[in-house]
This record gives sequence, C-alpha cells and structure tokens, in this order.
Amino acid sequence: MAFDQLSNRLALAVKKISGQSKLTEKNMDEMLREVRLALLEADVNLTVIQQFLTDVKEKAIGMDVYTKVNPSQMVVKVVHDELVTLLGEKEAGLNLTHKPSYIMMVGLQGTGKTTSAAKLALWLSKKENKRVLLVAADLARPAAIEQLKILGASVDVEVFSMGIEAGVVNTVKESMAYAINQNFDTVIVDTAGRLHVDDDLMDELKQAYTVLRPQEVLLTVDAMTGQDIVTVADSFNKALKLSGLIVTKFDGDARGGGVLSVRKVTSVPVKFVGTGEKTDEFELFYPERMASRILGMGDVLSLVEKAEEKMDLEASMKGAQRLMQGTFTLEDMMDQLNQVAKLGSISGLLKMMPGASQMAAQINDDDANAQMKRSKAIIQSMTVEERQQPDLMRASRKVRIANGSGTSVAEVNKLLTQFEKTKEQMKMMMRMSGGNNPLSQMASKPGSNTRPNPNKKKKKR
Ligand SMILES: Nc1nc2c(ncn2[C@@H]2O[C@H](COP(=O)(O)OP(=O)(O)OP(=O)(O)O)[C@@H](O)[C@H]2O)c(=O)[nH]1
Ligand SMILES: [Mg+2]
Repeated sequence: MAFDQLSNRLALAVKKISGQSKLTEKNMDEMLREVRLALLEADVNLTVIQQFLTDVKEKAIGMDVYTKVNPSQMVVKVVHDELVTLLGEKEAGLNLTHKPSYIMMVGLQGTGKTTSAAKLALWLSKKENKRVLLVAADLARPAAIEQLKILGASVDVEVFSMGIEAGVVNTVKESMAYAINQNFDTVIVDTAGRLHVDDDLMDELKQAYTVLRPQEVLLTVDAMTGQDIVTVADSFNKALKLSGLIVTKFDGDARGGGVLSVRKVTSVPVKFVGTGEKTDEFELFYPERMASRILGMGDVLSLVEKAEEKMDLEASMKGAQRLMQGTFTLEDMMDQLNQVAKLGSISGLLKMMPGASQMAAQINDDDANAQMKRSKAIIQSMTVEERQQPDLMRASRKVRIANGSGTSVAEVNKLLTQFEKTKEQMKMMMRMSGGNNPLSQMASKPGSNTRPNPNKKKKKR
C-alpha cells in the first residue's frame, strides 16, 4: 500500500522517543530530525516539510508537552494532528446539490479517469442513492468509448455516447439535454488524456468545461508519480479550477510524498482514493484516518484522548509513583480500580493497546467487572490502618472483612496475594526495563499534568 515505507520510518522515529523516560528539547529535536528524513525519503515537498516541522514544534511547546504525563505520546498526537492538517482536516465530499450535478473527470493518459468514472458512478448510486449517467467524451480513440460502455454495464449505469465523429462539445451538450430530460441526478463526463499537459488537451477540456459548467472537476493522479502530482495538479488547476483529486493506484507501493504535499501547495483537496482495479475498490479520503494509518497508531491516539478525558491523571500518577517506590497501598489499589472502571471495559482498553489484542480476546468483561467490584468491596470493608498496612491482617480481621464485604476469607486472601504479587511484578518490571517504560515515566513525573510540582526532585526508583 502507498505510504507503507513512510509509515515504517515514522513509526521508528516515534518509537525512539517513546523509549525515553523524559522528553527534553534535545530528544525532541532528534525526533524531528528523524521525521524530516522520513518525509524527505517519502518525497514530500521541501517547503511543506519545513512548515510541518515548525508547526509540530510550536504546537508541542504550546501544549507544554515537557511537563505532561507520558509526553512522548503527546508528541505523537501533535505529529498526527499536523498530518491531518496537511491532508486537509476533514473529508471534502462532493457538491451534489444541483439537479443534475455535473462532474468532469480530467487527467493525464492512463491515470485512471475512465475506471474512476465508473467507480464514482457505482459509489454515488450505492452510497448516495443517485441516478447516474456516464458520458463518453473521450473521442481520441474508439476503444475509449467501448471501455466506458463495458465498465458502465458492469456497475449498472447507463452510458451516453454519440460515437467518435460527433465531437466533444456536441456530445457534452446533447448529454446535458438528455440528462435533464431523463431526470438523472448526476452526470459524470469521461474525457481524453494526454501524455503531458499540452495546449491541445487544455483547449479541448476548456471547451467542454465552458459548456458543462461542472460543479466538480476531478483530476485523477497516479499515486506512483510522486512529486509530479503537485506539478500536474497545479497546471490543471490553473486552466480548469479543480474541485478535487482522485488518487489512483493507491494499492501500489507509492512513497506518498505527492499526496502529502498537494493540498498544501495547490489548495486542492484529495477527495477519493482508488485502491485496486475493481470498480468497488474506491474510498472516500479521510485525512484523519489516513494520518492515523501513516503513523500506524490510530488506536493509541484514541486511548490517550480517552484517558485525558476520563481519568484523574493526578490521582493515577500518585498511585503509579508509589507502586514504583514500593509504597503502594491497598488504598492506592482501590483508586486504580476506580480509574480503570472509568475508562470502560477492560477488553476494550486492551484492544486499543498495540500488541494486546490477543489478551483482550481472552478476557470476559462481565467476570472482570464482577471481580473488580468484589475487590473494591473487600478493600472498602477494611479500616484505613489495614489498607495502609496489610501486614496487620490476622485471621480474625479477615473473617470480619469477608463478612463485611459479602465474600469469603479465601477471597480476601486471594486479593492480598494479588496485591503482593502486583507489587513484586512492578519491581521486577522496573529492574528489567531500566526505567524505560511508560509506567516508570509516570512514576518520575508525579502529578505534573498541568502545574509544575514542587516535589519533582524527590523522585526515586
Ligand atoms: N491497481 C490499480 N489500477 C488502477 C486503479 N485505477 C485504474 N487502474 C488501472 O489503470 C489503467 C488505466 O486506467 P484507465 O481508467 O483506463 O485510465 P484513463 O485515465 O482513462 O486512461 P486514458 O483514457 O487512456 O487516458 C487500467 O488498467 C486500470 O485498470 C487503481 O486504483 N488501482
Ligand atoms: Mg480513459
């Protein structure tokens, strides 16, 4: 797929920074350098790259990511949001308010005009419930009309043609009258291509354009042509005022630079992508999803967002910090249980974490919830003293707690064992990772999600 290489490169750049326990201006600059190389390799326009990096840096400073919990993921979010901006914020959609609305397909030879015309016809009739008419106005060679007729039949859409001798302007005029008369909603006009942008081609297209006065002029560009996309889009846009791009052959291994640059340089949005030769291999272009895909971490982003919204970060951090320091108590454990409950189902959470989806499949949410509730009840039945010093727990106390929480002594014991185990596992994880995991980052940044914390220097592991 297009963008795969860029995606791998960016993932590497970002992975490097997420291995850092602390985000500093220095490792931020290092990451930006990697991002720059990745974009250069993907053949993104130089001015676009420069602006992109400046924006990312400014946003990161503006968000004060250096004092945030898990700052590296914040940086990933900043990079992601800037990619979205680059690709056009929101899906562009088509202007279909006129009846009939006219869509003109233009593009260089072999870029996929005819195929995309049929794909779009299918998409409009399926998704938008439109009665579509295809018009054969590529009269450069007889085979073009035949190709459109075959494609039209395969998507069950009528094709209007007056043969090769009729002339482009005449064909367009007649097709408009026919569409109005026959009550069509949308008319898609297929036109001829050339090897290069030349005056002959532009003259012919301009004539058709003047007659048709289309609401949409869609330029097909081949994803594989890289930076040429920008140059071609620019010349077509000057002559015809493009309303959007269809990027074809996205299923190939294009580097993606042209697609990433074209919006910024020409202001023409990408509206669709073609992802194969078949007529249903065609998708609306969503900048948001594309950016997530490029970064290969769409789900982590929603997880960060969800956590930002729902969790009391301050409280979680304190708990995590004490966990690291070995001063984690049952009270903290209850806090954590409450925090996790706020985020929704356990399996849902696991699914959002890369590599944990298998674990998610093994979890029964009802069991997990019931278990969590029982654990909370047990802790609630303890005195403050007992919560802070579980070692105090004797048999008689355990019976009291079991009765108070409607559980059994066995379950109380199980919880206490689990609590000790968690503490042990945490210590082990800390030793193994040498502090390079998200939890240790949390531990080293107590309560620092908004305000600077005077106790910051006191961290220890
Ligand atoms: N893999 C892949 N092939 C595509 C895609 N879109 C078009 N093609 C193929 O590209 C070739 C050219 O497509 P056409 O639709 O004939 O291109 P055109 O712009 O109409 O070409 P001319 O009319 O000769 O200028 C055909 O073999 C299509 O099957 C796509 O999204 N993916
Ligand atoms: Mg064609």
